[in-house]
This record gives sequence, C-alpha cells and structure tokens, in this order.
Amino acid sequence: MAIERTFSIIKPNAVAQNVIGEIERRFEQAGLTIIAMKMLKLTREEAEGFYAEHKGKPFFAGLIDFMTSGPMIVQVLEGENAIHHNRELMGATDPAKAAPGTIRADFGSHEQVSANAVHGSDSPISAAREIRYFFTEDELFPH
Ligand code: DAT
Ligand code: MG
Repeated sequence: MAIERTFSIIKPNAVAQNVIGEIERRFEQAGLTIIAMKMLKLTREEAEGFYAEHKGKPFFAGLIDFMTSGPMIVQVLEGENAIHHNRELMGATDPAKAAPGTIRADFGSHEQVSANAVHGSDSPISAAREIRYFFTEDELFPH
C-alpha cells in the first residue's frame, strides 16, 4: 500500500472541549504522522470555499456558521493508506451513528451533526485540493 497524505481538521467544538492532544494522540498511535499544522479561525468566505461541494444542501448554512464559530486546527497527516485510515479513526459523519471508540463517537455532538469533531479528506483528489487550500509546499515537513 502507498504512503499517502490526507487533510484533517480538528473542528471548533473539539478545540473548545480541550481534546486537541487526545485526538492527535490517536492519529500518532495509529501510525499517522503530522507533517503540517496550524490553528486558525475561518472567515465565511474561506469556509464556503472549502465546503463548496455542499453548497445548496439544507445543512450548508448551519455548517458554515459552525465552522466559523471558533478556532480550529488544520493539518496534514501522512502514512500508509492515510485517507482511508483517517476516515476509519474518525467514524461515520453523524456522531450518533459512529462506531464506539471512533473520534466522532467520543468527541462529536449528538445534537448537531456538523459539530462532529473532525474533518478528513474522502479521496486523493479531495486531499490534494484541501491541502493546497490551507498550505503552501514549504509549510509541509515530511519526515
Ligand atoms: P464527512 O465530513 O463525513 O465527509 P460530508 O462531506 O458528507 O461528511 O459533510 C460535510 C460536513 O457537513 C459533515 O462533516 C457535517 C455536515 N453534515 C453532513 N451531513 C449533514 C446532515 N445531514 N446534517 C447536518 N450536517 C451535516
Ligand atoms: Mg466530506
């Protein structure tokens, strides 16, 4: 299997819950390496551009409200099969339906799906686009 890169967000609700370290521990313990990271607060324009594929869906406005509500961590994870591996660690989109022990089951909101603690790219094309959206090449530090 190939070494891949994936884009990850620790969303505002998880940052507010003080579980950045716990989430990073899970990634590192699973063999994923953080090769870039920063903390930032998105503007509405940045959030809308990032989630452009969901424009027009009923949850879009609420998702943008939530993603601009506070600071978050954006980062790049590298490792074997990183895109799929990260999605497995995250669990299903709706925290109420995510498998026990996944990040979203443990730290996601059961009232608000958008506050599901983490984002992870869903394909190599998305990963490349999302990494480029937040990072320049010289901000990536592969081991
Ligand atoms: P994922 O983040 O698992 O890739 P997605 O790309 O379908 O899920 O949706 C992006 C985000 O939008 C998701 O993390 C939370 C929010 N979202 C998705 N479906 C939703 C729904 N039915 N109700 C409320 N928010 C939703
Ligand atoms: Mg998605």
